[in-house]
Amino acid sequence: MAKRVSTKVGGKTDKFTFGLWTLGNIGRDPFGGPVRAALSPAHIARMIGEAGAYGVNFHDNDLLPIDASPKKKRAIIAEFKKALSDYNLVVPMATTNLFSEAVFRDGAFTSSDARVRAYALQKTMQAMDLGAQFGAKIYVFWGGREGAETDAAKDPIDGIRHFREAINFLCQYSIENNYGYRFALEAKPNEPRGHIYLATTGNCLGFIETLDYPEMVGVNPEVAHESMAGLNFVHHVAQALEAGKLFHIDLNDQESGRYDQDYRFGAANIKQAFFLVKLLTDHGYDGPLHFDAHAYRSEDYQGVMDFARGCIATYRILKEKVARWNRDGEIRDILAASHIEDENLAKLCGEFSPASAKTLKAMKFDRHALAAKGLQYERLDQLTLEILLGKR
Ligand code: GLT
Ligand code: MN
Ligand code: MN
Repeated sequence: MAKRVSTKVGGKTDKFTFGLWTLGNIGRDPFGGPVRAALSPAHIARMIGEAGAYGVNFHDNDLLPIDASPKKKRAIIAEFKKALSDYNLVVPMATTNLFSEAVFRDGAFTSSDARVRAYALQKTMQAMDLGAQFGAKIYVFWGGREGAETDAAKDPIDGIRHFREAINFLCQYSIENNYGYRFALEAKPNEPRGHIYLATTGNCLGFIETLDYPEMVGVNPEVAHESMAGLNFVHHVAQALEAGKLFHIDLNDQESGRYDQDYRFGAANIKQAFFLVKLLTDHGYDGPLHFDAHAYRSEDYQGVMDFARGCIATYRILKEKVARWNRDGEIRDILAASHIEDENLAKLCGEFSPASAKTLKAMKFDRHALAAKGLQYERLDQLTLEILLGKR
C-alpha cells in the first residue's frame, strides 16, 4: 500500500482533496480540443493518491459515463474502489453534473421547462445515492447553468424560487435516506452562463436562510469565482466561517478580470493565498481542502503531477509561514499597538441598555488624539512580504 503523506498540526491532518475532473482534465478550452488523453477514474484516483492527497471527489458522470450499461457501471465502481483502498483515499464530497448535457443549456433546477427541472432532480437523487455508496457526507451544488444571457428569457425571481424548491426537495431526500449529507452551495458570477444566479458566496448565505432546512446547507466558496466577481475572497470565506457555514472550500487561483482560470493554488496571488491559509488555520477549519484547479494546457501527465504536488506543497509552505508570522515579535508588537481594548468600554458597548446608551452619549472623545498616531501597517505588510519571500 502506498503511504499517504500527511501534515499533522495540533494533532489534525490536513484533508487535501482533488476532484476526478481536476487531475483528469484533458486540457480542452473554447478554442481547442484535448491535449491529454482521457484516463479512467481508477487511474486518476491513483495519481491523486501518488500526489499525497487524503481524498477524491467526483460528479456522477466523472465516475460513470451518462450512458454506461449497468454492467459497465459495476466494473468501473469495482476498479475505482480498489484504487481508493490501495491509496487509502476517501470520498468526502460528491456532486452532480448538471451542466454538460444539452438538456441543461438553459438551466437545470432553474430551467423554465418543468420536465428539465424534474430530470435534474432525478439525476441528482441518483448521484446522491452514488456518493453515499462511497461515504460522501458533503454534497456540492454548483449551478453553472443556472442563469441567463438575457433576462427576457425568464423572471429571475422564478429562478430563485425554483432553485429553492429543488434544494428543499433534496434536503428531504437526504433525510429520508439517512445519508447525513451537508449541502454546500458554490457561487460563481458568470461562465458558462452570461450571468449566473446566486453569483457570490454572500448571495448564497442570504438564500440559505430562506430554505426549509437551513442548518443542512452551507457554502463551498472557490477562490477563482469570488475573484472573478472582483471581491476579496478571504473576506467571503471569513463571513462563511463566522456563520458556521464553511462546509467545503475550492482552492485554486485567479488573476482579476479574466475567464475562470482555475490555476494551481497560489499561482497568481500568493499574498491572498497566505491570508486565506492564515484564516483557515487561525480559526481551526478542519473540513476538506479541495484543490479545484487544472494544470496548464501545456502539460503532459507528468506536468499534471507537478501541478498536484505544487498545490499541496504551497498550502503546506504557507501554513509554516502562518506559524512564523503568528510568532514574529515585531508583528505582534505592531498588532498590540493598534488593538486597544478597554474593560469599561466593552461593558458599555457590549450590550445595549438605556443607561449605557445615556452614559455613552455623554462621554467625551478626543478624535484628534485618537487619530494622532500612525498604525504602522506599511511596516506590517512589508514584514508579511519578507516572511513570504523567505527573508524573515
Ligand atoms: C466545474 C466548476 C467547478 C465546480 C465543480 C463542481 S464543476 O469544474 O468549474 O468550480 O466546483 O460541480
Ligand atoms: Mn469549484
Ligand atoms: Mn473555477
